[in-house]
Amino acid sequence: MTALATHPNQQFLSEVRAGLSRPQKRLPCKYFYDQRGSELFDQICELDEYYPTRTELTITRRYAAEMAEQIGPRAALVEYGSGSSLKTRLLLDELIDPIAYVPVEICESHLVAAAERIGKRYPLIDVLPVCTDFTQAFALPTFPRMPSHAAAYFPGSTIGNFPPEAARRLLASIRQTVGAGGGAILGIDLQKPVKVLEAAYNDAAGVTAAFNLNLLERINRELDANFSLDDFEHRADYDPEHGRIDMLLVAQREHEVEIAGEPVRFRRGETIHTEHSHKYTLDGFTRLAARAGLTVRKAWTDPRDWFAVVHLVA
Ligand code: AVJ
Repeated sequence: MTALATHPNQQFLSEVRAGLSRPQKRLPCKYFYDQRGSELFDQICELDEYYPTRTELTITRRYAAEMAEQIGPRAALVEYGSGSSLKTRLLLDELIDPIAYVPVEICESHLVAAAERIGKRYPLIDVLPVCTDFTQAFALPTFPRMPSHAAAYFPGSTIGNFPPEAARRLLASIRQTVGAGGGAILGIDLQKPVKVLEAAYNDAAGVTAAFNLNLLERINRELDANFSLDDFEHRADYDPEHGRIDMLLVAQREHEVEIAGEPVRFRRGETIHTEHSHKYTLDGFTRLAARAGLTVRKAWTDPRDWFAVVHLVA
């Protein structure tokens, strides 16, 4: 047998190595969400400063029936990143004769848990989980009962973590997945005063800092590395040119770290970029969607216009 690159962490390791070999070091934000990272993210959602989750929830509570009407009867709801559960249930409760629920999620344990929760609560809906990386187009499962069309559901403004070209590709792949007659309901975070944005990513209790630093802890644990968390500080800045929050980890001194036997050097003050979080205008997002062949049919917002849920059609 040859030693193939099938180690479960091989993909993670090669992405970490590649990201830390660049002149501007970076780490992919999708790796935030291990067990601890998911717990910290849940805590972020409860923070006073972190407005997106609660704002989207308010919009969804208020307009779920309108969203369901836009989606139309006998749909298959295809959720990108399974089961944020509460928002999903609000929407499923209002859908008219929904045929199927398809959670799509790369983490198998999250996927199975979400599928079971929804299956129990909605015994008349066919629950058909798909375990895959949704940033690539994928085929819908075989439906035991044929829905009239598919509607993607992508809440949380996760689209904002993708730079414009990657976001356009993801929207185009959503369009391809739902096919002709399909649609999508998406959550997008909107532009607002910079001090509100920066506070949301620099909370006073330091939960976002712990969330950011947990990425280094995860690398230590899973990739046999020796980051010292005291050597890095969390920072989040608003970049007005790109209209986004950048999350960074800033090296506090010149030092060297070993990752799976190989050294990585840091200068004092050097940054690792860990996350982009784009804030849109409705016009800007409409143009982005158009470049992916999608039209914004309807947008629901909160009274301050801090967050929007949009209905897109192919
Ligand atoms: C869930 C990815 C949308 O970008 O606001 C929260 C993640 N990062 N605090 C965001 C996050 C820092 C969040 N998303």
